[in-house]
Amino acid sequence: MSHSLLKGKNILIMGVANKRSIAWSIARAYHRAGANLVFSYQDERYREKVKKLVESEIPDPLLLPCNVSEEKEIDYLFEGIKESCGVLHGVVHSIAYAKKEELSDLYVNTSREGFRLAHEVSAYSLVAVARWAYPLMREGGSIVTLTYQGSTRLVPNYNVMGVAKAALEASVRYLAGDFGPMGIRVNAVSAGPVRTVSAKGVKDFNRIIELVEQKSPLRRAVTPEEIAQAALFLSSDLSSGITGEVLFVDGGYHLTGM
Ligand code: IMJ
Repeated sequence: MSHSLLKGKNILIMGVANKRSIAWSIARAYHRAGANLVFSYQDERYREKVKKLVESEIPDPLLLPCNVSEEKEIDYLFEGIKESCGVLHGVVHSIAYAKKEELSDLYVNTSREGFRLAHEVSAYSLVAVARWAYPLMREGGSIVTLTYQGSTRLVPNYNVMGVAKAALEASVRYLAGDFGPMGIRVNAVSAGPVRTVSAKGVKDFNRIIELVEQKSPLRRAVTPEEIAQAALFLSSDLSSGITGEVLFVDGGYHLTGM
């Protein structure tokens, strides 16, 4: 399959850490669709690894550091994008973090600092990035973020991440309200469970995948490529009438009752 759905579009991909990252599957799909990609990575620890990975498939990529906890780093990132691309058409935000100790046992034991950190990195970062991105989206644009059903349902151990994803999804709607008049759309993909570093060490992850294989309408877990194709749709003009939406890519699992 070959197409040019993103031809002529400059798109920032945030959240590639390694070859399993959902952001990396999204980047590959967008590259095949003709997009011109810019990558941001968390910090120097990731620089060489991400550079090597990206260069293995994408010639001469623009890679810029951005720790989303620092407003200045977001500022520098978009300065770099402005310099090299001028206009921006899309952002993919695939970033989340909570302290490991907050992702087990009781939600009620979430610390003040753990709550703050999870919300800052996983939810506020979308708002901050959007604020720097929209002035560059002079030809209209599309912002896509990644979420999970733990935002509206009780998923064991997801805890403060579920509350942060609820804030992220609400931010998608409010940003869609802000930017709609400017021709900028904001949507989320709610992905079913996939084996990434973010899912590593999650207690009973095998059990969660098995549940999806037994109960979801499609009777299987989704692949990172399927998540990427949905993101591609939301970043392309095929979805020109869609904003403020949470699109489930979970084989229909979220529909199940008991
Ligand atoms: C994460 C925790 C608990 C249950 C979980 C997950 N399930 C799934 C995830 C069922 C699918 C993965 N997910 C959707 C996430 O959003 C993960 C976020 C995350 C993961 C880690 C692990 C390592 C760490 N901090 C983290 N912060 C956020 O130290």
